[in-house]
Amino acid sequence: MPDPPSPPSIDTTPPTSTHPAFLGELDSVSSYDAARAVVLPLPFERTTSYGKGTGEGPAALLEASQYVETYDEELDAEPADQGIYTLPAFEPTSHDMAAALDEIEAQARVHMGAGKFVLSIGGEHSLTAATVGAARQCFGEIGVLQFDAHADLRDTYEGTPHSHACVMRRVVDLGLPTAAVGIRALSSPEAKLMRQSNLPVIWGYQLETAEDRFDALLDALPRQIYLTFDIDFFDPSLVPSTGTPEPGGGFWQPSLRLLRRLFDRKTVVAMDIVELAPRAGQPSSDFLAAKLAYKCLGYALLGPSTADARTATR
Ligand SMILES: [Mn+2]
Repeated sequence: MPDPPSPPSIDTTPPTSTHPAFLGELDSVSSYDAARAVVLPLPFERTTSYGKGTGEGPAALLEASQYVETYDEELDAEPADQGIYTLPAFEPTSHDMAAALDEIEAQARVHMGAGKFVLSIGGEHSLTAATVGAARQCFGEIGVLQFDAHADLRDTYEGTPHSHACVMRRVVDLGLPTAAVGIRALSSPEAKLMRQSNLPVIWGYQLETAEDRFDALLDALPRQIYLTFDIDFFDPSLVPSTGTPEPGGGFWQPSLRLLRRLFDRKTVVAMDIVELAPRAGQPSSDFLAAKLAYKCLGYALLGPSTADARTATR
């Protein structure tokens, strides 16, 4: 592995004009040092192909999060009390795509290295190559679990290997084990690669039986997981606000059951939620993304096993 570039200084100045803090200004999120988790807004949009606007995703998610209840009835807890700190939005200065991804990687590595659970919010899916790279350097052996409508396994797309449509190929190139849930749009070469490499997958057409298939999928991955969640995994009837809304996607409660199972069985070291492209007058996608972020933070910080134990003693 090459020597990592020296990390940038930690910019923990409170977010001001660009976006509100995740869940609003809570006492428990006021201190970087005390927070167990950080939300890293990455309004990164360079290679989107169909619907544009994913650069506005982080601000829309954060705005919607102002209206998310901090009490989680499933966990019977206030996950926000664990400390969730919202970082300023980070935008790389490099025009060169590879250099820009290096900047994002260095930024994510600072916070992972500081022991935080880093939830990156995008932004286009290409940024995951950077945050996965950071997680690999900080945590060693990891697998990558992808919730997505698209395989994102193209070698190049529209002339660049750094496109959102290539991001999982770049992860596979890193030699990391991967698995995917919800895939329902891909090219013949991508399908061939998945077959030849035996990449574990629950296809979109198998989502109705995903809970029966999910354990076997997880068994194929190491203990430590980076979770990348492309919001277009969901059915467009739930989440129309994304660049390429593919029919036949996941629904809310069944998807949460999979996520809960994931956090119960594996150690999720970091995650992202990407490809929210907000549309005026359609706040439900933004709200779903915000709620998804908070559910995952709750699972990560409190653990579903904790909730089961609580439920059992109630
Ligand atoms: Mn994707």
